[in-house]
Amino acid sequence: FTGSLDASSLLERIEIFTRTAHYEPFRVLIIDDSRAQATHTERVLNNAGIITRTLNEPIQAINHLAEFQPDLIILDMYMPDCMGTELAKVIRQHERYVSVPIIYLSAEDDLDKQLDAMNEGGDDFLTKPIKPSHLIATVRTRAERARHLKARIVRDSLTGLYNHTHSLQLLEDASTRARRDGQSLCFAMIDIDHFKQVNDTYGHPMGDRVIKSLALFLKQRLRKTDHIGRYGGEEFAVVLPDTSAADAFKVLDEIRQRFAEIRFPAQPVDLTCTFSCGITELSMAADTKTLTQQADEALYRAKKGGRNRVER
Ligand code: GH3
Ligand code: MG
Ligand code: MG
Ligand code: MG
Repeated sequence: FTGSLDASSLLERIEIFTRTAHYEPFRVLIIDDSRAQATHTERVLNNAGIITRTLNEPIQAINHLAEFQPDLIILDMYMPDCMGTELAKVIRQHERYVSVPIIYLSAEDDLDKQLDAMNEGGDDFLTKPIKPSHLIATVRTRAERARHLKARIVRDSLTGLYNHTHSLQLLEDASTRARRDGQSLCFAMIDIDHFKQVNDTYGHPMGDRVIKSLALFLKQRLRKTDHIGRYGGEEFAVVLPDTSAADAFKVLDEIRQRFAEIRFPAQPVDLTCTFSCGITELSMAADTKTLTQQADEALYRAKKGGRNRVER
């Protein structure tokens, strides 16, 4: 974007983004002690455009779940180290993986054993050998539904951004990773200036348009690896992994300037809005609570300092 902007073209793009968000390829974690079987399953799914990762040792599963973020798990029943059903139980004990579909894929054809397995946290049971088209259809429909459900749990319905709870979860995950890898990370809090006046003067629907526009603006301008959340009503939270405070300041200050140029068509005069932003950087000791407090303090300084500014 250059120069001043019309908000309606932005809103059009929100719709496109929301529609295309579903076209991210599905991700399937395959856990099977047999390399031959796993390779076959992988090939079938990959040919259908589905991304896979295979584990031959069930013991690694929890680490890979956190990192790979699968839409669905395909689980073997019989493995030397642990039964598939035991692993399913362990996975289900983690709050975050309660709703990830688990599909057993096994040569076991005893119905009672299959039903027992389903009772242990499985969602479906496919018997080997299975037709590729059957496997693909099962994976696609299950993964699709799981994605819709997950989106409802972690996303804010007005903007499609992550909600408050999930934003904090992502901050926690990202800072754990950054600390482990010795990388930098920044956390930013954004709050629209004098937003009450926007609602009072132009009405609540206009307020909503401003919130949606800023959400899309952040999505377009930040990196794909950054996490953007709606922290509260007109407040946003951004996690910027692998970013120094100087770089975070640069990108957010640029966004601040550009956002202030957007004209929202209105009578008698078009509306323009600004926001204030507070940034904090991960230090070795900082936990999530300290990070949010520090960002909040920086935001407060930005407001006190006259608004429409970024502080760190
Ligand atoms: P400041 O510059 O100090 O941030 O002033 P402000 O008016 O933005 O501050 P305050 O936090 O007091 O007001 C936020 C307002 O945002 C109050 C609330 O009515 C409005 N708001 C919160 N959520 C929504 C929403 O989803 N839609 C709309 N239209 N307004 C909202
Ligand atoms: Mg096996
Ligand atoms: Mg506020
Ligand atoms: Mg405000």
